Amino acid sequence: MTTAWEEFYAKTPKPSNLDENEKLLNQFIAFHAKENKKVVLVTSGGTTVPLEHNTVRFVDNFSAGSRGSISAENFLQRDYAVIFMYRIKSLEPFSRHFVGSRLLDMLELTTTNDTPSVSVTPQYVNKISDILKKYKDSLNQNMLLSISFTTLSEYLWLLRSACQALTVLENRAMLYLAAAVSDFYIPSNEMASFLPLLLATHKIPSDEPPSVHLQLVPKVLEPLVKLWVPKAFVISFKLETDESILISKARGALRKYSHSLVIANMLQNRREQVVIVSKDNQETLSLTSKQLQNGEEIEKYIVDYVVEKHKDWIDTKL
Ligand code: PAZ
Repeated sequence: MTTAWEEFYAKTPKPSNLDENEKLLNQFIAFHAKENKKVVLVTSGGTTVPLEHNTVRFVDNFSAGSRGSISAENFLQRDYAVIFMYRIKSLEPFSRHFVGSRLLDMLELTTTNDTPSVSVTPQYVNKISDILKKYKDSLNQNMLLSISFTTLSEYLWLLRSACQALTVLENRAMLYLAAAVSDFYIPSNEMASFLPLLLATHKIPSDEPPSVHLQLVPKVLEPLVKLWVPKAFVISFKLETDESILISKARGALRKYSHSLVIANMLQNRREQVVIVSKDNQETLSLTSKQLQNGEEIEKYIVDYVVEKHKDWIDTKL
């Protein structure tokens, strides 16, 4: 019997840029395999679910990409090579520091003999040079590969390819699955080419809404852990709005998929508190209001924690 995830991949066309991304992934991973480096795949941002092939309308999943982009910077700091798999237009490592800033206000224009030149306004020089150096170092040392998705199906295809490429690293690979992935979708073969066209074809009066039939997205954590990267250290995230079910849901996921850790967070206070749940332990990490005021980010503590756990786990495999 074919499983739901096998059916998904059988019926959903692969993205046109998948081969190109696979090439980038394989090159990046081969480079770090030679160097004996640890590599983390960070997924970040939400997925969209198109309602029609010629997509004008879609259902989106909330996520700014803060968790993923901040964590990616911290993994680089801990000497992990990072594959940053992110939703287009969500936050990215390094450039995130300037989102909401007025780029043009940070620059000055001078013209000498009709030749324009652009420089950074003095008050921004320290901030920009500090971040720019880290960004350039990560690229020059080939420590950061960014690959992007928008739709749920692009995400699922890319995730599988990234996992398959990571298998060569065995337990030096870590997966940090922070993206907010849609629970429902419309299978490609059931999607209208364009909703107004569907109304017209079925002679539905234009003042009547079309009905849309959503299906459950297959849970790919199961094949991911069992088949795609069976030797990797896998961390999933669990987001809830009801605190009374948060830990039981996280434990349920661990029991079902047998992966390494679940990071449980509440929508309301996810910037200041998470609970890291393992098979026989749970640890709450939180920031005080003073730490928050000082601009500290909880991701530093999450990454420090999971890096240590990954190290201990590799040691148990020796
Ligand atoms: O991207 P962001 O910082 O706004 O939010 C992060 C998050 C809440 C999406 C992430 O921490 C998370 O819980 N991801 C998994 C969501 C889920 O349960 O599918």
